[in-house]
Amino acid sequence: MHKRVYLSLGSNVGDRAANLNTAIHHLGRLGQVAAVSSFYETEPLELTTQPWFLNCALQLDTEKMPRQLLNGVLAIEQEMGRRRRQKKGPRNIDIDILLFGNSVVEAKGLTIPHPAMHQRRFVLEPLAEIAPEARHPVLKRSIRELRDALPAGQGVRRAQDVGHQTSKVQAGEE
Ligand code: PH2
Ligand code: MG
Ligand code: MG
Repeated sequence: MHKRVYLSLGSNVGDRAANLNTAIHHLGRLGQVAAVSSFYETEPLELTTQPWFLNCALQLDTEKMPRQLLNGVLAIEQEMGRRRRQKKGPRNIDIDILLFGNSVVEAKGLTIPHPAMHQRRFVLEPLAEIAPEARHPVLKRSIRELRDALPAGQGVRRAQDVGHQTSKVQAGEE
């Protein structure tokens, strides 16, 4: 039985949209990419002295177990040339596991749900676009409820001129 998994993708170095699209393409190796949100221009959080990010959220239907999925995600980051120079610093690609079905995982290097997801507009705004009714299994709130409970601030706006190829095709722009 496959699991429904939600991922967050981010990039703030190089051709950010191309980086997201390359990662989305590679994620097809790990399961079926069932939905991709719009791309969003987002203000950097935590380490605020870095360029704005392009972020999106994605639904992956996968047969993998959480640890296998993490290894697959880290391999894609590595293949794309990611270097871990500075914690929370600039990166060409970051792929984070947000939700893994209703599972709760607390293991070395792997915490699901993602421990900061409910505080981050750059995660919840894209995720609410594709999965407003998905539930956080620990906080017992829907993604829409979590998004609506965020304090104001945290600049996040939908990018107009970039996006995943399939969403462009669906929008009739190709
Ligand atoms: N990722 C971080 C830290 N801060 N800010 C934005 N806007 N987008 C991110 O993806 C992001 C961040 C650590 O992974
Ligand atoms: Mg991250
Ligand atoms: Mg990460």
